[in-house]
Amino acid sequence: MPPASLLPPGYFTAGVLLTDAVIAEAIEREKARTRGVIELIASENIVSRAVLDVQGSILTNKTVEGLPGKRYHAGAVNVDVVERTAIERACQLFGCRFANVQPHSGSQANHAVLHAVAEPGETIVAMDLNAGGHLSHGASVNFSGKWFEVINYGVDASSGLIDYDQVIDLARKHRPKLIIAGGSAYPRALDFAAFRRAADVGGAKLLVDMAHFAGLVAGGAHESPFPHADIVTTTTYKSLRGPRGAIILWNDEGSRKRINNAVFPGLQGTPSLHIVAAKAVALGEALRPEFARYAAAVLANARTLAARLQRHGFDLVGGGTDTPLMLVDLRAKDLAGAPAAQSLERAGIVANMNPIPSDSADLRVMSGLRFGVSGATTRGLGVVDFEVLGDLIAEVLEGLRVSSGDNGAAEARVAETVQRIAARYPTYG
Ligand code: DSN
Repeated sequence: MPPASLLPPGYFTAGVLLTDAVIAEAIEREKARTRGVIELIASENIVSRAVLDVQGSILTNKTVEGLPGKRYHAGAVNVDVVERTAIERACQLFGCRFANVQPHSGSQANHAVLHAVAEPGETIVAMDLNAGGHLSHGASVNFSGKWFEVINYGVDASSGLIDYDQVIDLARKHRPKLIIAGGSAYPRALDFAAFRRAADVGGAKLLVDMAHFAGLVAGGAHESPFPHADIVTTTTYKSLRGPRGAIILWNDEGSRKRINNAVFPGLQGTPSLHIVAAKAVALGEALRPEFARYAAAVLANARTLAARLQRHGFDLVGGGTDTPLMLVDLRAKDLAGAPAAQSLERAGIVANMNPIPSDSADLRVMSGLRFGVSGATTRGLGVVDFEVLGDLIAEVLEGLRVSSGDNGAAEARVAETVQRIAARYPTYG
């Protein structure tokens, strides 16, 4: 008898459709789901076929540690080209001198910066999670909140805007090692110069986490955090329209070793080189002239949706948006985030519940809804579509308000219109 094969049939040749029915079916169902709905999750986008392909390339097989030209494993000649290209493109796109393209996620990029600039127990100043901050900016449940002394700034209760005098006062009083600007639900432009003043007053480094609006910065539709920031982090998969992962950007030669060493060996081992390659491809796309038009369209669509929701009487935290996202405070409509998001999903509009500043609602329910337009803009939806979407969101939420739970009729009506809109904007074919 021949020895049993070490590999399942088709190991080097067959795709998942032929080899794994459970996963293949989940992917096919996900394709079908996304075809028929409009995704307004602020942290999502739709990558190009090239970015998709590169993530499935043989680069996934390569293990290295260290930086291009200084690897601990042999055979790195080609992945060095890949990583150097990603670094060069990141620096060119954002107008800075140094980039580390290895972080597996935005949280790890932020953790690496903390590791590079502060010692455990030292003080950082960052936006409160409930005011729109991020878990990795010192939330009590996160490693960053457990290892560092975190002083939070929030937003003004009536305007929903950051109180920069408060940030400067906190910096003066607590003399933190790091001030973090940015978050995951703050919709307005940040005053980078004011953050710089706070950092200078407190003798701190300034980190800007531009994850949600990086694509607008890349496309010239939002001010750049440089030269005010010492260090900038961003995920690559939101408005920047690349793969899962993140990058760290900075200008100071003196920080180079500390930041690179904080990523590896400080926090991570081998980078995901197929993802680094996909970052390079996405950054290359963002350097093209089409991306500036995309960024302008994202901003126009976000402002259109925000204005339409306001016309329907919804309260927007911060009074509107300068970024791809907006945050709706549902309290005035006597609605809660979880049931609102569930009803919208049944109507084909996918968004997430979110805390609003000083939210007192249960964390499983929350009082807000966050919408983002980056993915739908990639799909091709324009301002007229977003006016209609604003009307449809209002129809679902109004239905939910008056029906006390059973909103089936409005959901079915809206789902039909959403499917018609979605059908006009196919993606991968
Ligand atoms: N930070 C999370 C969000 O904004 O949804 C994931 O990227």
